[in-house]
Amino acid sequence: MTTPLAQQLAQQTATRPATPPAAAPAPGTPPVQAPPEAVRLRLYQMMVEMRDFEKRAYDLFLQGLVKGTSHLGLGQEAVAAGFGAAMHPGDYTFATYRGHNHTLARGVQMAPVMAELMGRQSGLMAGKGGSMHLTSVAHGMMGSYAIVGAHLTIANGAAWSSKLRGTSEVAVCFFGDGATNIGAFHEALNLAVVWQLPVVFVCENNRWMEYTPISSVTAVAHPAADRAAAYGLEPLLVDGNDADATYAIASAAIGRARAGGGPSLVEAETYRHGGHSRADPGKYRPEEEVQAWLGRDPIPRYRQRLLDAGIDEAVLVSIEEQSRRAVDAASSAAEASPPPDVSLVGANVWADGGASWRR
Ligand SMILES: Cc1ncc(C[n+]2csc(CCOP(=O)(O)OP(=O)(O)O)c2C)c(N)n1
Repeated sequence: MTTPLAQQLAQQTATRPATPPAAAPAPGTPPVQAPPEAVRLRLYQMMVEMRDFEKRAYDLFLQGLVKGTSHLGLGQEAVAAGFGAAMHPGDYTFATYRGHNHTLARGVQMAPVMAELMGRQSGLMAGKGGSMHLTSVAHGMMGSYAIVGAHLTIANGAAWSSKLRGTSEVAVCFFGDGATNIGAFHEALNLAVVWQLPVVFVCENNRWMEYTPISSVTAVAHPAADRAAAYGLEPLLVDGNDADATYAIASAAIGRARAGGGPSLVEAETYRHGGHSRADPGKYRPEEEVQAWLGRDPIPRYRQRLLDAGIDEAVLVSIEEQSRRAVDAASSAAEASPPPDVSLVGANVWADGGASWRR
């Protein structure tokens, strides 16, 4: 008797061996050179702040203070930090619902982001958007998108606008491995190459799309890098838990786009430490796989590298203390803010800030 497909997939998932953390650079991947010390300290600071911020967000959720759902990027900080540090102020970020780190990476302050998660009036979207809709056009944070794959085509639009205006902004679009099996991924890649758009597509391959391993539903081992050739692009595979490596590949790809060299597709191999969303304990993942990736946590790994490079530990401790203080201050400010006033219910529906219907 034929085993139903769903059952086969469930068996595959259950018996799936622990995937060893891999990230051998593919041909065409630039060699990693240590960035200047100031950049390295900035990368460390960004990652520590992201980690502290999201751990606090999770604590506040447990206390019932963070409303709605949220998706944490704990473990994936080196991708957001590496790309954020390589971007210029006018560049555009497009993120998914797992967008806290990418928002902070563009220089958005912690307090309005925390207040947004808590549904408070001082939040980034006046408390009306929540975790999944973080946006700050002033910072080039062009939105967090909940429809898997949809924002790749929107990132093309921003890049096209930059090209038409003859300006130098580059769009950087982050998405999960699951998006590579969505039609919009292929449509966006194709058009970006045809029109030679200044856009960098970054697949954060954390191996799981909700509760399904990407390997069980994908024809190739590297869901983004192995498909790059279909669009005439070189395969760019990077260790997404190594901030020096993500910074190097981000600088190369963004620099090329800015110089008129067209789009790139980067696959960053990484892992989310927790479940898909806040209420998911993530127990469907093989324990050995989780442990192997926890052993490659990007933050302690980078800390040790900085110490090995001769950076004084006191400098790192100071960064860590400042981060904890910043998170405390952001949480207190958010808790002190009221919920949005009812008068704001119709505000900012249209681009002019209004809400009245027009034909
Ligand atoms: C078009 C679409 N289909 C399904 C969903 C439901 N959904 C939300 S998140 C998710 C998993 C996506 O996984 P991945 O792209 O790997 O990103 P990750 O959550 O791992 O960051 C799914 C299927 C959705 N939001 N949009």
